[in-house]
Amino acid sequence: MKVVLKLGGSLITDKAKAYTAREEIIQSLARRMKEAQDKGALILVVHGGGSFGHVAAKSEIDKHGKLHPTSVPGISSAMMNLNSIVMTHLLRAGLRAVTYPPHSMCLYSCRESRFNCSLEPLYEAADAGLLPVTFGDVVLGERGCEPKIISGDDLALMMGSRIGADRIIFATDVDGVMRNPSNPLTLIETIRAEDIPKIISEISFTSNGTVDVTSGLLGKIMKIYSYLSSLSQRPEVLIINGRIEERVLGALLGADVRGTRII
Ligand code: IP8
Repeated sequence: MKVVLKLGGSLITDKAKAYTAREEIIQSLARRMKEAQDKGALILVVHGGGSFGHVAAKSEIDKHGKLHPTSVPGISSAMMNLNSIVMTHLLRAGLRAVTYPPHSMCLYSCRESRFNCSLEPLYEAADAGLLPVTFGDVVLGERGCEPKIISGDDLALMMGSRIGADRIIFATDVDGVMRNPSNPLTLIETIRAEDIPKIISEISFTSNGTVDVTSGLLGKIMKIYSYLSSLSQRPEVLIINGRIEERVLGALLGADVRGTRII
């Protein structure tokens, strides 16, 4: 089973408290990843920015009205700090994790409206039995373009389609996409990618007042839609609750777990 696992920033950090990681959650996720890897799963990991990257990016945008090349050091170092906490727990769990910061592998092209990333080292690392890790980050623009935030979701989708992943798993702090976000009984278990625009128009996505410069669950679903619609061979996308360890383990091993499946 080949999987890309995106650990959402709202899962691994406390979005209500700037620069605060949820280390006990990261630790339990790391143990489950190790268990899944021992059972044969090939995993590539991406994590989000949570109260590290999003807070740092918002403060830059508030200061300059937009991202400026001088914004890159502060935002990227906030992300490196979170990444270093994640890496510590992955390594402690016995995973052979190796990290690849996007600000050193990607540039944003404003002419093509796309990120150009050299992700080959991650794929080689996965083939070599290592656990490649990357994360949402800020990247410079190429040839005079402004810097841009690359979401971990972008990277997870990019990597998942490139390696022909069986699954791209988004581990979040909710059970999946719900028609009424405060009622778990309204979980939508399966969504066909073609139906995403219709579903988005029917759902009231609530913002809980926390900072998210890449627009949370709504942004995630829109991104999944535009990405999957451009592919002929689509990996299955799963949005699950990463606080429930058995679901994470099951999802990594290909089991059917509670969550939203996008096909
Ligand atoms: O949380 C955003 O990544 P995401 C990264 O995956 C930054 O959207 C730097 C805000």
